[in-house]
Amino acid sequence: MTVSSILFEPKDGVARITLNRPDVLNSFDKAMAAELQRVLALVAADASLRAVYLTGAGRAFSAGQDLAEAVAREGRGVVNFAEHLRRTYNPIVRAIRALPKPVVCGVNGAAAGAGANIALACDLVIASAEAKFIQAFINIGLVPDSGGTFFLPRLVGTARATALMMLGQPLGATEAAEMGLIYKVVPAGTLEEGGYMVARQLACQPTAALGLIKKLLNSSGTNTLEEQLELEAECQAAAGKSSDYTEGVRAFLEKRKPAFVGR
Ligand code: T3D
Repeated sequence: MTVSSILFEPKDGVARITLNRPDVLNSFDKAMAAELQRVLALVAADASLRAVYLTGAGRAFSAGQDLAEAVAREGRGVVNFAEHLRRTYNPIVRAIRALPKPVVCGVNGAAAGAGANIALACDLVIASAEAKFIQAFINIGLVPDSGGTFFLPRLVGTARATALMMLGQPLGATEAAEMGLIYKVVPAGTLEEGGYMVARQLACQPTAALGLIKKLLNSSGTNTLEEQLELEAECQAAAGKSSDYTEGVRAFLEKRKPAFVGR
């Protein structure tokens, strides 16, 4: 029987994606990276899927690059790191950021290297209390990739980002939440209620507006105030044309719960 390294379970408007190589802490080999790219493309193309829940099987979220595969690559004389990143992690990070739907990351255990930074690329990061985040790259003589040098300073400031990247030490989930690296921590064993249920909730919200919020946030770190005000005007014009806006206002005036359809 072939067990896929990515489990893809669409249900109730949520695409549950599970990194599934638990024996090696869901570290990424080439096949798993390609499979994750494929399922993210499936989610993008399916309007019935209105939120993503990304998590890991077993006791870790992901230990980043599969180092055994990396060594095997070197053995074959294939050591083009740049090309490897361009083909594996970069398209994953781009797909998560460009997806016009919310991506909730349920960090169930260790998130190291590219695994940590793929988590940080998600919209809401919710971690189990036993999770830890490790910018492990420096421990093996590499630099952070998968968007880490972009997201980390924006999330926690340059001083803390520098320490995390240069020292390569594990950061516990509680401390990660306290410093604003992630959205929140939930008690060990409750990620299903605290993480997956947030994705369920988002799948019932106005999807077009959520996608536009994401577009605005993607630009806010680099735009000027003038550019951002103009982008807000454009995005509000688009949100105002959605049937979910019509429904939201009608439901408010009729004093009932809105039934958003995601358009
Ligand atoms: O092209 C390129 O190569 C560049 C791309 C770079 C992107 C990157 O992500 S670089 C960073 C790579 N990741 C790491 O350096 C992290 C390595 N792992 C760890 O530091 C630790 O495993 C953890 C801190 C994540 C967890 O520690 P612990 O003590 O809970 O577990 P463990 O005993 O170390 O690991 C359990 C098993 O998973 C073990 O296998 P075994 O002994 O049971 O057969 C271990 O070898 C395996 N494993 C863990 N991480 C990886 C891995 N196998 C392959 N690759 C891994 N990254």
